[in-house]
Amino acid sequence: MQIAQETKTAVLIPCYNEELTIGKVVDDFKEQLPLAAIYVFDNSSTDASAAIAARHGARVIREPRQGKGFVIDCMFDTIDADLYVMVDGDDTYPADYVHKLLEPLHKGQADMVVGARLSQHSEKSFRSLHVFGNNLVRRLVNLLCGTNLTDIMSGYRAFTRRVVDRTPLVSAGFEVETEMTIQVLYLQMKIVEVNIPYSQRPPGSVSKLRTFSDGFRVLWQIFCLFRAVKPLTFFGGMGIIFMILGILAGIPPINDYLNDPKHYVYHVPLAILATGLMILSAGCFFIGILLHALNWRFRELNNVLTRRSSTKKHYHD
Ligand SMILES: Nc1nc2c(ncn2[C@@H]2O[C@H](COP(=O)(O)OP(=O)(O)OP(=O)(O)O)[C@@H](O)[C@H]2O)c(=O)[nH]1
Ligand SMILES: [Mg+2]
Repeated sequence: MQIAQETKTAVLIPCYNEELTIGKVVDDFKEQLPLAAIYVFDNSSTDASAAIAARHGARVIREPRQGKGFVIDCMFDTIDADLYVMVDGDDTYPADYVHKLLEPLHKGQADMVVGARLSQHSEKSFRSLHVFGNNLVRRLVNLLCGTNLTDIMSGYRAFTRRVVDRTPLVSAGFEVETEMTIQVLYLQMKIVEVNIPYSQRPPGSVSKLRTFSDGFRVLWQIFCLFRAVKPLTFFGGMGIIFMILGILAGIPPINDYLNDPKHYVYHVPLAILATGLMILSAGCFFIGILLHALNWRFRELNNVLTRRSSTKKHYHD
């Protein structure tokens, strides 16, 4: 399937105190995509970001809930287009690569194209802990989703209306990119990566990312999504751990039973512990199977409910 040529493209820019760069980002994308509508989503910036963005021709939308996740939720709720480009307002992503990002969407080869940074970034662009965090998140998501993606948290993406229509997002902050990636993969939509160079913020421009608290929120998000999208693996894994502990705790009492002529069990506390652990293990398996069945049913419902969504009429065979 290919997307029709007369597509409506929207450029979405989350922005919080980016007065040094927002004007240039708007100009660059206007130059690359003259027909696209450019929206800057401002979150009560205390500097002149909103005024500068408006002066450069962007439509400024204000979101009172503070956080990049809320802003993206607001974008998905309010902007109607066929193709969406999302890019940070800090001028770290190259606007001229936008065509490379849109190409797989135009050709119908992907639902989401991610500008993957890690292969070409300049040394100063990342603090070393961020590299560690990015690698950890990448490994976890690839393990969880069976993919081989290289950049999960890139702020430069292009995607179709289908992604906007179908992807639920509940993150408040920077964990939203991870959530978006996992949800898109869970809904069996296709992600393609395009390598992009990544530059550093200009002097005086301040990152909004807090290494530890935001890093923790991303990991927590992965944990919650793992539990939600792979309940059988999650609870089954816990069940296996409890079962192994139960068997280990049960060995001395069983030994007592087998070796004592009167079959007397001397390790009574261990016998009770082993029983408890085995019941716990069975409970975990039961919860896993139940949630897996529920997930399956929700997926079927989701599929049917979105079948006649607005998405379809924007494609032709
Ligand atoms: N509207 C809005 N935008 C935000 C908020 N927090 C961050 N942003 C924007 O989201 C984009 C990414 O934020 P950055 O601070 O650059 O985070 P990052 O790119 O992960 O981190 P760096 O690598 O340090 O740049 C920027 O355009 C910010 O202005 C927020 O609370 N509200
Ligand atoms: Mg940035």
